[in-house]
Amino acid sequence: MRILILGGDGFCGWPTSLHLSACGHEVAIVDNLARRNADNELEATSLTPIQPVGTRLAAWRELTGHEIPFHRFNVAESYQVLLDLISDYEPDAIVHFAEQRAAPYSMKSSWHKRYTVFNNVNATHNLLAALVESGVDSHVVHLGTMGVYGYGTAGVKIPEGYLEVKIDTDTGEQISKEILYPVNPGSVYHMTKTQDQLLFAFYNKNDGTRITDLHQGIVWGTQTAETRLDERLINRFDYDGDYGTVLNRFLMQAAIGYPLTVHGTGGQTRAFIHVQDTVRCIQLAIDNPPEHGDRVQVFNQMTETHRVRDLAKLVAELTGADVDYVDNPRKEAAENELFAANDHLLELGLQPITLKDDLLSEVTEIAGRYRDRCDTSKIPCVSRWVQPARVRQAAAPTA
Ligand code: NAD
Ligand code: USQ
Repeated sequence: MRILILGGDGFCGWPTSLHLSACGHEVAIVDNLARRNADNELEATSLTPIQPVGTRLAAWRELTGHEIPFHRFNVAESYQVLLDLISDYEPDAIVHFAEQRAAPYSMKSSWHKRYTVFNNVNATHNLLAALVESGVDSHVVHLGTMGVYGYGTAGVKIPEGYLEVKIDTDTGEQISKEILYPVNPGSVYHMTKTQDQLLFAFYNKNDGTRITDLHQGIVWGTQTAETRLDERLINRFDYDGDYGTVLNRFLMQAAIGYPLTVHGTGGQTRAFIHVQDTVRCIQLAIDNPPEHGDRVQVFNQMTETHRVRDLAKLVAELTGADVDYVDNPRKEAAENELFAANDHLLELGLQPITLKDDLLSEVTEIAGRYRDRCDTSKIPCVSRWVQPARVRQAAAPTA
């Protein structure tokens, strides 16, 4: 197959590009290096020494003989370039990772909120409009988030995308209908993913665009079979307060002897998946496209759920790290249960890597090995969901 990867220089996109190339697919990457530029802005770096794109691609060519063309442009802004590329390349599948993906970054300031909305919504819409204008019948595989559902279960197991509802009509009958599961985003970033869902539903209905939306949980781990082949191929590892996600942060904090930063009581339950499984799931999605005329296919791409304080306890037991309960900078439920279905990808053959399988090797092989590259001043989460002035204003009596 010919596969175009939008956002192929990122944490999930890079290992996916290599894996699909190793499987024998013809792969091309689009990326505007926005993620590397955000590192410059935040004065933070990946814990692992990621190489420039040119060095990465040259190493892959040298090791495997596979060529991966790289196109540097902004999918949210350069519509004509995207249209021309899709028209010329005629990909069978397009994997869409090209969005600003950090919730704390999206809440830093009004500039970051507006950037995240502009970037994410326009990137997705430009892709869909370009597919229709070009007439190319690619299968779009999009990386969405479990966060579109919110993290409460309202007494039911969260289904994969659609909820069956029963409605009483005016004539006293009861009808059944399947609707998109009601959205409940917890950050501006997560809100853009709920907007993506509407764009997909519309283009699927109006133009018959074939789409798989992968509602992914928090990705942990660093390396995959392909990125391990050579240090020049190493994947990025974010640990800073904006882009670092909770489990990888705890692993790095344990490796440098920094107390694990649990927000609030640590009662937040979230869904997780190892990056090697991310790559496998995307391959499974590409191999199993929806038929023409099918509605948007939604898979919950997660393999286990954990409470944050339990993760901290697990990492502390493995490593002897201390645990620090810090003020929560986010506006989120202090405690939640999370039950979600993930049957589709399991039925397609996913055999999950669990925390128990790989946690310790991740601590020693990555976090421990590169611990000297850590800048501890970048660890605290300084992005706040509610600005202090607004808290005072909201609490003030209205006369
Ligand atoms: P990332 O930031 O490492 O990668 C995204 C890549 O897209 C970056 O290389 C960035 O430069 C590029 N990009 C962003 N906007 C672009 C644009 N307008 N034009 C061209 N390139 C652009 O993020 P990631 O962790 O690899 O996440 C990839 C996708 O998976 C995101 O959409 C994210 O929402 C989703 N996701 C990630 C996680 C996670 O834990 N990392 C979990 C669930 C879902
Ligand atoms: N948390 C801590 N301590 C920390 C960092 C985070 O307790 O040091 C807590 C947060 O308060 C939150 C939970 O851990 O309750 C998860 O935070 P996170 O930063 O690991 O994950 P999140 O912001 O939800 O975002 C990540 C990815 C995003 C993806 C999402 C999947 O950055 O791209 O969409 O996970 S999900 O969480 O299922 O919505």
